[in-house]
Amino acid sequence: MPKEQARLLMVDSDAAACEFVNDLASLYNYEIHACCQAEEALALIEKFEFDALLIGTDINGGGFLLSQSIRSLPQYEDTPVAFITSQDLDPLTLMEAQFYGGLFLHQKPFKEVELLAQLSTMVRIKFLQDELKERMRELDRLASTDVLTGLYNRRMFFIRFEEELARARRNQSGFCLVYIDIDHFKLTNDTYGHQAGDAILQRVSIAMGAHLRRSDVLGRIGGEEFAVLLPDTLAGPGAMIAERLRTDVESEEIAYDGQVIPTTISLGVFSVPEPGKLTIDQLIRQADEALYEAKHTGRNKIVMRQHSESASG
Ligand code: GH3
Ligand code: MG
Ligand code: MG
Repeated sequence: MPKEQARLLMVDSDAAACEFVNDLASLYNYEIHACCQAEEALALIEKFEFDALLIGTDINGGGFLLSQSIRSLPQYEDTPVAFITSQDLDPLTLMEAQFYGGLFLHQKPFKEVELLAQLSTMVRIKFLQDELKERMRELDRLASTDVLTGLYNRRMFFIRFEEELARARRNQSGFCLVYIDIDHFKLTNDTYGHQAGDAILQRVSIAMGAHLRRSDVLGRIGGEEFAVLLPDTLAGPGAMIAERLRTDVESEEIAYDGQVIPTTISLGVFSVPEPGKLTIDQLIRQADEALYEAKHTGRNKIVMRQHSESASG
């Protein structure tokens, strides 16, 4: 969403220069904060989010270094900077200004029109950058989310899984991988229609997500197949959580078009006390085999498997 008013920071040891820029910028509807010292500037940076910076090269401690330290903060790494100098412009200073992130080097005495053009260019660049970042975030979200359920999609689930596996290896911690599949879902679709099936997928996702922790990773990895990674969770708690997912779904009264549609899930849980050298493929195979067993020994149940170092893959 475009911002209405740009916020500028002016730092210059010359109070009269600060006042001049302050008056000019305010006249042109910028919100401007001016100060004379690097320390004050850093305090303001903490308090506000600025869209562009105007920094005097001769402030205490040096304007270039102040720019460098501000731009080392993640939220300021792309913020446009204009340096203000009272010295003669020479190629070396110009290069130095560019090296320290300066888009412009403005020589005093101020030239109003030039300064205004520079301010407007910096703000335009900043706003375009913000918009681009926002779109990138949205694209990221779309690329990682399942449209129907809002859960992580298959791609993102496995990205997160790899991250968690690496973390578990580093910390030598245990986790559980749970594979979940809705029972007789083809029959449900055939009986109540595909839209009813979609509504069930949504409700089952909400029911399962409701009681998981923020650190748990839940994704829709296939048509009516889900997976949950429970970090820092051993077999006992893992079985309890899986059992609760099963009962939560079973007891959820899912109605579509006035009809209650009984829905259950089967779950295969693979508990890993310590990942060691286990690969993702081996982990998936174990969880999948446990789920297969749950399917073939009655459905609407959980089957546990536990990794032991002596067991192969
Ligand atoms: P089981 O208990 O053995 O898992 O049986 P099942 O019928 O659930 O398994 P099967 O693999 O035979 O059928 C899965 C069904 O899931 C078939 C497919 O049409 C349905 N399905 C997959 N994705 C979607 C979806 O996005 N929406 C709807 N409505 N149905 C879907
Ligand atoms: Mg299936
Ligand atoms: Mg199924």
